[in-house]
Amino acid sequence: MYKIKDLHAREVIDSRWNPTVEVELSLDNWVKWIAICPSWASTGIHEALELRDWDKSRFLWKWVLEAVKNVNISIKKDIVWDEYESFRELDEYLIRLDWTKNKSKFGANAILPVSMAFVDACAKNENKEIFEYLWEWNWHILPYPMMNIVNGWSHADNNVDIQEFMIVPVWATNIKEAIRMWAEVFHNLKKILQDKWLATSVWDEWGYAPNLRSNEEAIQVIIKAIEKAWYTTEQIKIALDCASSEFYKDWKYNLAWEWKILDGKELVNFYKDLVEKYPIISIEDWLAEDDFESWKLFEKELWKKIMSVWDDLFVTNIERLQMWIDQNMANSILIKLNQIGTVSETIDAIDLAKKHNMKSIISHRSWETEDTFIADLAVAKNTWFIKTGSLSRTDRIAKYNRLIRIEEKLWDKAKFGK
Ligand code: 2PG
Ligand code: MG
Repeated sequence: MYKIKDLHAREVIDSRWNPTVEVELSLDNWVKWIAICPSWASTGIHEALELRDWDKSRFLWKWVLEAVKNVNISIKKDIVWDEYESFRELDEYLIRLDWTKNKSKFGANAILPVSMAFVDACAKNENKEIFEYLWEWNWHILPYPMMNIVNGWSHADNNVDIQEFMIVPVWATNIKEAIRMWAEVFHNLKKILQDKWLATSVWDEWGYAPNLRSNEEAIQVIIKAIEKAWYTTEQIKIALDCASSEFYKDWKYNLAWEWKILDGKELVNFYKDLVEKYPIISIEDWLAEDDFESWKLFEKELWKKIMSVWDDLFVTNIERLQMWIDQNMANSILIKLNQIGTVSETIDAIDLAKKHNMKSIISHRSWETEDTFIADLAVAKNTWFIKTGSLSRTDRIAKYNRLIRIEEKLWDKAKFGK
C-alpha cells in the first residue's frame, strides 16, 4: 500500500514559453517525485480537456491556475492520507472524482501530472526505475526513434502544410547509433539549406522550418541530407505526420502553399504518389479526424504498404480505438498520455492495440518539458517506436538521453527494435 502524504501543484513553463502544470507528490515515508504535464499546438477534438484560464491578463490567455487550484484544493483534499494499492487504483479514483467523460471538471492537465508523479514515487519507493516498475515482461524491446527533422503547419511559421517530417534510422543497431545517425543527417541538412539561402531556425519540435516550394521538396532535401551524410534510404527511412485535421475545412483539404484544394480521394492520391516515390514507412493522420468517408478509401489502397498511424482519431482512448478495430480500420496508434489523462488508461490503450497486432508509437507533445516519463513508458511497454522530436533543444534531448541511459543499464537484457 502507498500512502500519499502531500501533493503540491504549481505553474511552470513549457518549451514554447507557455505555462503548464507541475505536481510534486510525496508518500508518507518522504519519498517524493515531480511530474510535469506537456502541452500542445494541434489538438484533436476528441482529446481530454486541457484546462486553461482563458483570461488575457496573463500569458496571453494561456494560464493554468485553475488546473493548479484543482490539484491543490479539490484533488488534494480527497487523496492525501489515503492509501492506494497501485497506481491503477489511484487513477480509477481520480477518474471517479472528475466524473466527466473528457476530464473537464479538473482538467487532464491537473489529473495527469498527479497520476504520473504517483507512478514515479511508487517506483522510487520500491527502489526501481520507472520503466522497471511498469515493466510486465522479462525482456525489453527498445523503441526505434522517429526523429523530427523538418517542421511545418501549426508547429512552425513556414509555408509547409505537412506538420512533421521525421527520419527513422532503421539500420541502427542501438539507440546511441540511431541518435548519432540523426545528428549527422541534421548537420548535413543545415548545410544544404544554407546553400539554398533557406532558413535554418528551428521550430516547435526543433526541426528546421524553411519556406519551400512544396511539401515534396521537404522530403527531397531530407533525402539529400541522408545521402550527404553517407547513408542510404535503405538505412534511414522517412515518416510523416500530416496532421490533416489542421488543414481540413468544409470537407476539403487546403494545401495552401501548393495552391491545391483537394477532396479526400485526391489527397489519398497525393500521398500514394509520395509513398511510391520516396522511402516513407509511416504516415500519421493522413485524413481529418472526422472525414469518415475518405478513411475507408485510404485504408483499402494504402495501409498494407506502410504504417498508417492515427493520432487525432483514437486519442489514446480505448473506446474510440475499439470502435475502429471493430471496423478493421487500424494498424498503428499514436499514444499520448495527456490525450486521455491518466497513466493506466494510457497503458490500457497500448495493451488493446497490442492485442490486435497494432503498433504503438509513444509520443511527446509539441510543447514539452524536461520530464522524461515517456522514454520509460516506451521501454516498459516494449512499444515499436517513440516519437519525441528533434535533438536540438533540451526538452527533447532529455528523452533521448534517458533512452541512452536505460539502454546502457539494460545492456544485454534489451533488444533494439523489432
Ligand atoms: C502530434 C503532436 C506531437 P501536438 O500531432 O503528433 O508531435 O503534436 O502535440 O501539437 O498535437
Ligand atoms: Mg499527430
